[in-house]
Amino acid sequence: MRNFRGRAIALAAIAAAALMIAAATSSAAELPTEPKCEFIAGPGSSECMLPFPDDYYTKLDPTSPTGRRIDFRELATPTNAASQHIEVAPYNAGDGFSPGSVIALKVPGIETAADVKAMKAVPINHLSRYDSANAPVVVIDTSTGQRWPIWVEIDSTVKAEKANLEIHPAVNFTSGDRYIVALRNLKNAKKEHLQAPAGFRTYRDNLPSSEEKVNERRAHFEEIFSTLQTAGIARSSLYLAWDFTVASDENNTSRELSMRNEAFATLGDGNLADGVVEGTSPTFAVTETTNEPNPGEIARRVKGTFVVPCFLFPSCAPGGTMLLNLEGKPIQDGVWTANFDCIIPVAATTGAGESARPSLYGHGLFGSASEVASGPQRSLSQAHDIVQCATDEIGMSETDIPSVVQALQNLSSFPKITDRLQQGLLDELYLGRAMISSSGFQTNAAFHQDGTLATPSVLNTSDLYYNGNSQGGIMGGALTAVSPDFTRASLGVPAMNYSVLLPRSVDFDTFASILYPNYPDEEARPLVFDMMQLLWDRGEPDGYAARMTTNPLPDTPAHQVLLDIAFGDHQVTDYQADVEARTVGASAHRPVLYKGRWPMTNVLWNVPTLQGYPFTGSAAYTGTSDRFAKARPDRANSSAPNRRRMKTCPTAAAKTRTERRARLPPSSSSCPTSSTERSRNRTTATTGRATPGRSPARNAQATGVSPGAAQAAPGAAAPFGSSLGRSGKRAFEKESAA
Ligand SMILES: [Ca+2]
Repeated sequence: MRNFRGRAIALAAIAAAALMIAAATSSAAELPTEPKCEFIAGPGSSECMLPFPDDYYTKLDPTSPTGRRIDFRELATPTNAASQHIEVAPYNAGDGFSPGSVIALKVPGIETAADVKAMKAVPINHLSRYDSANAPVVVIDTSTGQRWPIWVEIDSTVKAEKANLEIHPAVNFTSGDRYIVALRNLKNAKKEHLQAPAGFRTYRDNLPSSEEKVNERRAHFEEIFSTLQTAGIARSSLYLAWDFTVASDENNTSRELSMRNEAFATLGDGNLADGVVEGTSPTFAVTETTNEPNPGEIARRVKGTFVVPCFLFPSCAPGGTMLLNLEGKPIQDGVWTANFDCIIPVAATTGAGESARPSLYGHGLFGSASEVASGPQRSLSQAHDIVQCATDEIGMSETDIPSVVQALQNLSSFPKITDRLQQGLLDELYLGRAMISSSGFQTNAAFHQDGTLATPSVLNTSDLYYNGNSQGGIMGGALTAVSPDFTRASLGVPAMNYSVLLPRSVDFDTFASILYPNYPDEEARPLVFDMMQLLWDRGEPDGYAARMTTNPLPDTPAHQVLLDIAFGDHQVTDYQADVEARTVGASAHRPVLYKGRWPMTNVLWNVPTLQGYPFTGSAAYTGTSDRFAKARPDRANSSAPNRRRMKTCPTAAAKTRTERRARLPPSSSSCPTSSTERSRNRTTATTGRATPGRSPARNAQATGVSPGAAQAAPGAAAPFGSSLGRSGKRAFEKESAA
């Protein structure tokens, strides 16, 4: 509670300003301008930092790649239940807003889905309408003058009077570009034409003001009106218009790249784009070897540790955060001992040596490395002779749960999550290097065919691969973008932009039960998520997506990803998988779905159709297309059960009837069980069921196996740890009770 007195005075000033606004004057003279409260949408919004994002919360900075610098004021940020604001220093290092920003604002009179429909704004299921001549909500990229693909919805997770209007990018905004948001000719479900807010009319209608801080923005708004005019948007039609600048790729990726480059230079590899493994392996130790844990499938499970340069203080244990040098790069703080857990399939221990393809495995939500030994991974490894190794995805592993609980109570702690996620990516890169280095795992007896050095190593070290599911499919996208050692990744149940995934996921209940009571202003919710995303972008794929595939980051090879999307997923929403597919430049297998499977929705809109097989670029694939089943005689009988598994969720009543009839205990399937949960997926177009698992065949595609060569895998449909596991839930309950 530093500087309490100053804060109290400033708060009183804001309150006084708010009161003057509430006095219903249309004069601009009394608009509150400090501490960087946006006033164009006032009165009518209780949150200081709405609309968001907005360049009003930035300042000029000729030294930054975008020419701007985030300039949040602590007193402007939302408060938690203990009236604590969010510390702004971590944000103010940024040079712009998230490429996945959800544009959020309060529009009095637009409060329900019916209002949004009456507006005729572009809906989530018909994205092509973003370009319609009379679109009431338009986002223009000022570098091209063109409209950006978006969809518009209402925040349906809160009371109507608190609901923000949300404008989502259908493909990530371009880094470094400036965008203008314009709302015009707004009409709600009551057929009321909405009047522009007083603050904005000051600029639109050139109303006089005696306030310097109001007047100094006039030239800026004139430029916005002029750009909009060129784009065919009349000034007089405007309800509101403003602009924001998207952060540079450097802003989001340079910390990770700096850590990576420094860490690999320590090993003796100074060129990470050349595909040549130089220098030595990370130091590692095998601590536990189990022979034949799954007879006939897994010959050996090998656990151990490896040493990674640490970039967190006071250590890389949970709760550590970065210290930056004058160039804004993380400073090394000794080393950290990370864990690994590997499975060696029987297939690798018979026949010729050095046959198994090494693949990193990325585990599910707040899980751990041990998920590598789950059923689906075992059958994948055995069917395709793949050695899979995982390390805890620290930052979002089981060990981070206490930090997460702390951050949900006070978001000033959020860097403990996002900084550690970046260390976690480095851990995974180092593990991958140990898997393929000539002085790495292949020198250890545990990775030889019979467990002694008398027999050959099982590892074919010519290539490394990545395979992850759910959180591992999400985080794997960021990892892929910075990976020097694998260039092909299978991302199972992928998507990006955690801040959008969270409120759409049935898994978020546990987290929301802490976050929401601690940040009780429902109007601030989209803002809180948007702010979190600014930090998250450095540790999850949203900040890396544009550089994940054919346009690689500096000193990094190009990559290919297979986005293996689970149709109708209530944990990882398909809509954000589609955003990722568009942003990384994937092509899609078509038809995307069985005919009639999801009417009235253009799934994977604007993703180019895959032209023939075999296809070697990046691809998106949704789990209910029957093309592969038809193309594969070996799976001719498997399409029927697959269809059954994918069928629409039963109603609650029907489910209870079925369960009673079959004398089953009440189910805990991934189908939504209440109207609340149903409403979470904000479209009415589907209540499709989460895919319980993926076939090894589909996972195998990114590791270079043609679908036809893959074996069907009966019984491989176990969950992939997509949801928060039982132990994770227990840990959360324990932490939040403490
Ligand atoms: Ca190299």
